[in-house]
Amino acid sequence: MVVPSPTSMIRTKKTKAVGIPTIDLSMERSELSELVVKACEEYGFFKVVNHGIPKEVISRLENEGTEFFSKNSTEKLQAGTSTPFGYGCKNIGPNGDKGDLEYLLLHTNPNSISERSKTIAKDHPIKFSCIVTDYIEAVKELACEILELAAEGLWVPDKSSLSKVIKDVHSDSVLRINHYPPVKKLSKDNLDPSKFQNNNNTIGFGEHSDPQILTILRSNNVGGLQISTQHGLWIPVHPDPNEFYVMVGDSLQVLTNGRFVSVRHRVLTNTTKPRMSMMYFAAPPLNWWISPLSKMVTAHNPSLYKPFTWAQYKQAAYALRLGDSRLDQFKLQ
Ligand code: GA4
Repeated sequence: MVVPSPTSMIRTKKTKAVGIPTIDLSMERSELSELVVKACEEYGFFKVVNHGIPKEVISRLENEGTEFFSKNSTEKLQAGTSTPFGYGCKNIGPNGDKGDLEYLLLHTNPNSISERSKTIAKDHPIKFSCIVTDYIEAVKELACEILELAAEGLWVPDKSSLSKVIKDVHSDSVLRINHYPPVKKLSKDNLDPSKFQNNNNTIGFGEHSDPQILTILRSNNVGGLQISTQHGLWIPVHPDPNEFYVMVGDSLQVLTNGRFVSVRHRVLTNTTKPRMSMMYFAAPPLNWWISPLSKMVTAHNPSLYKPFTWAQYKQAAYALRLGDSRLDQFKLQ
């Protein structure tokens, strides 16, 4: 059963209750796979509980994030700029997108992590790289489990068809830690009213969908994330530091021939408390072709997308603005 959590229940104008699905991974497998498919079709977004990831794996990475972001900006900039990996502040991507946040962007390749650790955590690089690696291993396993459940629920003959894409040693997956310092309501330093949404909050990270296959997100206890329904209604996501949220990315939308939807989401800043979130973006190797699984294509349901490699899709994503609908260029009809 998809259980809408009471805290995430909101009502639309027509007073229809909208709830973000919560999926309990300790449930029976056949039931679980149906729930995963339903949530990916309806929202492209759900919460997982009983995920089995030890609390310490999460808290150690959170502590490293807190320690890093509390440094002064000269020290943080020594981590290297975020083009493409390192520390970034306010700038998102190469085309002028801005947000009220700072972040660390890391490639999940072990060599890349150990190199970056030397500049991010100069006084304890080995400890930092072990903490990051443990977290990545844990969330990658969770992502694979969800992709296997999805494949089962879609009756794809090889249940590893989706998970093997991200398990490959050359996977181009990325880890991101975002830190959103609180932004006060209009003050003399913050005089631009156009920056504010809902009267109170500035945009921490603008509306977009993730280009990858699946995103596994965890945040501290501070809210701000909102997801858009397929009808364009924004739903606030209740923060839950002990659980994970799962997002369908554009590539999984293509692999399922549009049956799953990549979720558009954004983050608004808090006026008093800092938000910290960590996202694992599960991606294929650069040279992998992405096209609908054969099970998802029939005479009545022809392929909706031209095949493309992950490198081609990334290139398209980086050539556009954050909020652009980049899948449009690859649509067949
Ligand atoms: C969105 C998902 C990930 O955070 C990210 C982002 C990337 C970046 O911040 O460099 C992008 C954005 C994300 C999509 C479009 C392009 C690329 C910024 C941007 C304007 C790391 C990713 O892979 O795509």
